Amino acid sequence: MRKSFIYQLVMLMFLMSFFMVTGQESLSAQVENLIRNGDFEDGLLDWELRLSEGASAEMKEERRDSVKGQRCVFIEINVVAGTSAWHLALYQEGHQIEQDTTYTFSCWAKAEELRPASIYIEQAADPWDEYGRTEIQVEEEWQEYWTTFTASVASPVWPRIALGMSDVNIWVDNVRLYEGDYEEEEDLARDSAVTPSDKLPITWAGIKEL
Ligand SMILES: [Ca+2]
Repeated sequence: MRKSFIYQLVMLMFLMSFFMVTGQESLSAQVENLIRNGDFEDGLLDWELRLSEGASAEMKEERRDSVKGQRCVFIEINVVAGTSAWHLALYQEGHQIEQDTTYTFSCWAKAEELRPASIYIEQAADPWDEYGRTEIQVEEEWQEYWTTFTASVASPVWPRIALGMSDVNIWVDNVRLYEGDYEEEEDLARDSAVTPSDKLPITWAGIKEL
């Protein structure tokens, strides 16, 4: 009985240290995301929706679906009256790019049906140049889209996901802007399926059956 308890205790300590080590490894592999609230876990905080030329749409916090964490943004589009993709765009203020620096801008998205969108970084000052503009086709299942570019000037910028030209509703999650080439975020599926606080009780229950 006592021997069995000690065995269980050693196994528990081993498994706890295993999860601590793997957790640290996945953290150190993460890039520094310059986007604030990129995973929408703080709801709509820091996000803006540009509506021009009569476009009408609404950002809504979606609590039942997410790529990372528990929440994402749902953009319900009522009217697309503009003639350019940027007439309706999800974007964020307060960003800066540095000259001769390579950046990657990425997001996860899915739509009610296949629809076009554009992802890019726009200078928030004259001459309003765009960086890394990429036309994407957003599919019905969550998928990551990204663009990599090297900035030719230092400038304030708006990271943009342009949604004009189509009234198909869309979900967006885990938006990232970081220095360097594209880096896959390897533990996303694990994060969305099992939260860290779920692991220990499951592990303990498994040990108790030994
Ligand atoms: Ca999220």
